Amino acid sequence: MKKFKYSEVTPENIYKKRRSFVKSLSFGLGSLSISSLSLINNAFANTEGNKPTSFEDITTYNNYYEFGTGKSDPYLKSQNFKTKPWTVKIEGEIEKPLELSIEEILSSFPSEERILKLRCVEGWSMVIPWMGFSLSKLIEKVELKPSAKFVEFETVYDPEQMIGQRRPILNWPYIEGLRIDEAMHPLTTVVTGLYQKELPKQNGAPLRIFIPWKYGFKSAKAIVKIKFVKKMPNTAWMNASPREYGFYSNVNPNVNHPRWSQSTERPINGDIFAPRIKTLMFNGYGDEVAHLYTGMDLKKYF
Ligand SMILES: Nc1nc2c(c(=O)[nH]1)N[C@H]1C(S)=C(S)[C@@H](COP(=O)(O)O)O[C@H]1N2
Ligand SMILES: [Mo]
Repeated sequence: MKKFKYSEVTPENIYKKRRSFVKSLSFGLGSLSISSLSLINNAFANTEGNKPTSFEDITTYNNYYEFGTGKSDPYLKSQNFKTKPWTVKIEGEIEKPLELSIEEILSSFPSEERILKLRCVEGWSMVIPWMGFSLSKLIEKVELKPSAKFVEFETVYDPEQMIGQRRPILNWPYIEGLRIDEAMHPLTTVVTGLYQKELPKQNGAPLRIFIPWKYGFKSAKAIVKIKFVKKMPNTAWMNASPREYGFYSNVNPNVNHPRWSQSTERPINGDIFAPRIKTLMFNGYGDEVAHLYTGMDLKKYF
């Protein structure tokens, strides 16, 4: 098997040596508390293989149905998508409803590098050096009312620009959601970039959410609204097929998709002959997140 070298997977030799790579990681974590610092480091250690997927694979093999259902459609068809100006509405069960421009978000909440694994419900995975910050930082600013039990993320609706939205592939706009304690977990990341660059359009520019212990579809792209609500949101995928896609969608090798097994996954690493690896409970982040589900039957709440 081919030996991995950081210099091979980086677009511009950002990581010349593993040492400087590790340094930039700990530098990026400077704004976190001690407890969340060890949390992110543990999460990183848990990622199987923990080798970042190449910039090329991360940006050319995507799911983003607003631009088509093929894996290369997002890369091919999103390049003219306008991400400026961009505002995000934050509303619902909060004391301080807000509308923030992307510039205000970027300057108020410093991004740091977080190397986290994405496990798609279809059975492939990537390790992605995201740039971003904990959603909890933003939630602290808007002051939740006790009635806020869930949060809903809404992707922009713009069929002029998003050709996939001209057909009813999903019930547009794309909606996803989390329980409040999941949203407050420090691993729930507002993503602003990857590989220390601006977020590419195909990966959800200018802003997307990323929840590393859940199947990839929970991580909605191109978000224009974050709404705090009393009841569990009805998400785009639950609408499309409630039998196949539950609200929680925690990565779980013991609960199969009705049409295929979830026990293994194919790391996207440029080697089509690479063996599949075992899928880990909560995508390997169980130490950090299992407590959120104590006492819950995860077969029932899939
Ligand atoms: N708005 C929107 N967000 C989306 C999707 C989508 O189709 N539309 N696809 C999801 C799925 S299925 C996955 S696996 C991830 C893929 O993220 P990536 O392309 O950055 O790897 O985005 C998720 N977010
Ligand atoms: Mo996915």
